[in-house]
Amino acid sequence: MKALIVVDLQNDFVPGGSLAVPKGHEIVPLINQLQEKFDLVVATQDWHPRNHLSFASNHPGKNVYDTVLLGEVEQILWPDHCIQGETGAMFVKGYDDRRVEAIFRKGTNPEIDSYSGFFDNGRKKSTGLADYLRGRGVNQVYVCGLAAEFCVLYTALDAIELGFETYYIEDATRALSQEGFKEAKEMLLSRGGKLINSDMI
Ligand code: VGL
Ligand code: ZN
Repeated sequence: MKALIVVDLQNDFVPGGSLAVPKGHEIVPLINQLQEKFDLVVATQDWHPRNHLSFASNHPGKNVYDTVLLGEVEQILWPDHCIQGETGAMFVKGYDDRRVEAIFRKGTNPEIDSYSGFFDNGRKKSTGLADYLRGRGVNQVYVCGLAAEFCVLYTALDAIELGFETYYIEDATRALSQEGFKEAKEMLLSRGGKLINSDMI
């Protein structure tokens, strides 16, 4: 049983959004089509309160892309993005979400960020995604969406660690930086993930 996890296909992560991934919009038609090949489709949504500590705006004197420590976890400071209920947090225009059976929202705790769709970055709280997938009999997960070296990568790495056979669909994601994309793919492979193109599905 295989599931497609569509990660953070939200307005703020495509050109025009506040944390735009270059060419992020290009993957939308491909993901729409890919969904047909899966028994189950789920999505994640980055879903931050306005006072979220991953926002540079909540750290006076700091700039976007500076890093700070949140508890013991190093945090990159981002522009304000994906604020709960706002346009930036909605699925991108043109994304056909009719096949999405469940949406897992993350990044809701103002004190800690959550790149993975499974856990927060401190691995303290689960979103319930793993139990949901297991409850549906899923053993293979395929990840796609935005951004390649953050939320897509960390979702894939957690899926591997949780025992799912994990595929990272290289052409159904886009990265904030090409260097980051390269490192993400290396990390995925070194942890036992599988790198594929959508035409192999
Ligand atoms: C993401 C940075 C901050 C992502 C989310 O979806 O990759 N990146 N929040
Ligand atoms: Zn975020």
